[in-house]
Amino acid sequence: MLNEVLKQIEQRKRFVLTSHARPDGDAVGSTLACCQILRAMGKNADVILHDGVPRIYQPLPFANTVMKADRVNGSYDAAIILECDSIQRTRLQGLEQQFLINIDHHLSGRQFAHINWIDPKAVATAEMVYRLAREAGVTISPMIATCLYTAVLTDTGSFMFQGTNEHTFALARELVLAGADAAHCARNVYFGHSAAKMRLLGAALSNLHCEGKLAWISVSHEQMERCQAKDEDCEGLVNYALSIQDVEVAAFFRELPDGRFRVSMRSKGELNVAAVAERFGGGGHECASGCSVGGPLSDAVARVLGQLQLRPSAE
Ligand SMILES: [Mn+2]
Repeated sequence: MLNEVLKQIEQRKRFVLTSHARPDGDAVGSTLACCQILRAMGKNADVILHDGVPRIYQPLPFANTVMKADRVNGSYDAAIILECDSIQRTRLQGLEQQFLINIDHHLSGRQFAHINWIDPKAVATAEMVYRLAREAGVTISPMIATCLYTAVLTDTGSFMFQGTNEHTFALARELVLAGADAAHCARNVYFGHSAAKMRLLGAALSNLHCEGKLAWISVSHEQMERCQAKDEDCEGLVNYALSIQDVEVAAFFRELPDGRFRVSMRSKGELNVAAVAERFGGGGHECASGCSVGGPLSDAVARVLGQLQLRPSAE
């Protein structure tokens, strides 16, 4: 499939690249790296992300060239959608009429494009982009390596998640040899948060509830405003609840301006939280999923925890 992707790229000139809305490190890093690789191949390439680049990824090379938009304007010969299982999840209009190339590493990856290269064995979409560059004979510059390394770093949970193996470290080694500065990449990701996010974390942890293998935290819309927090500041807060010993499943409830709740769920592996999210019209992966449910908080907690087959303590 890699050869087919390369063949289709070689036949075309102008590309638009994108990934899923609310992009993570793999989405941003893979897209930015792929854009640079295409340019090294003599192609024209633009990156459009519905939500732009989150704060902690803004130091990545060429992050400042990413266009934040709701639709694809301009004429392109193909759209490359990375780390994303559908056109809908990009939240971009105007992709339907494009020639679509899908590059994804998720087990749940779907064949929605004209060309679909899905490899669940890859630890990150960035690994596939690296292979694409190698196959195309493109030299991995320090800037490309920085984008790819950051994607691998974040998608493996700093080389801690299931699936991290000798190949992951071999890839990381290649990227460091190509010029990625591991400490610098880590510093941007893990020491690049806003003060607002830390205040929001404090608010969320002040609402920590633990019951057996389940932990959950929440923030109200009022707390969001008081901390002057943005949507992206909620990213990853659920992991603090999951980090507790003996907790198997964690949930984060965030009140939206309309009174509904955005729920993020994380599992250490015992319970499939994607299945729970799907019951509320959401989705995700077995260990990381999200959905929204109606308020007030006590109802939202009771409904979600009921599906997690664990009862809430008295609210
Ligand atoms: Mn990924």
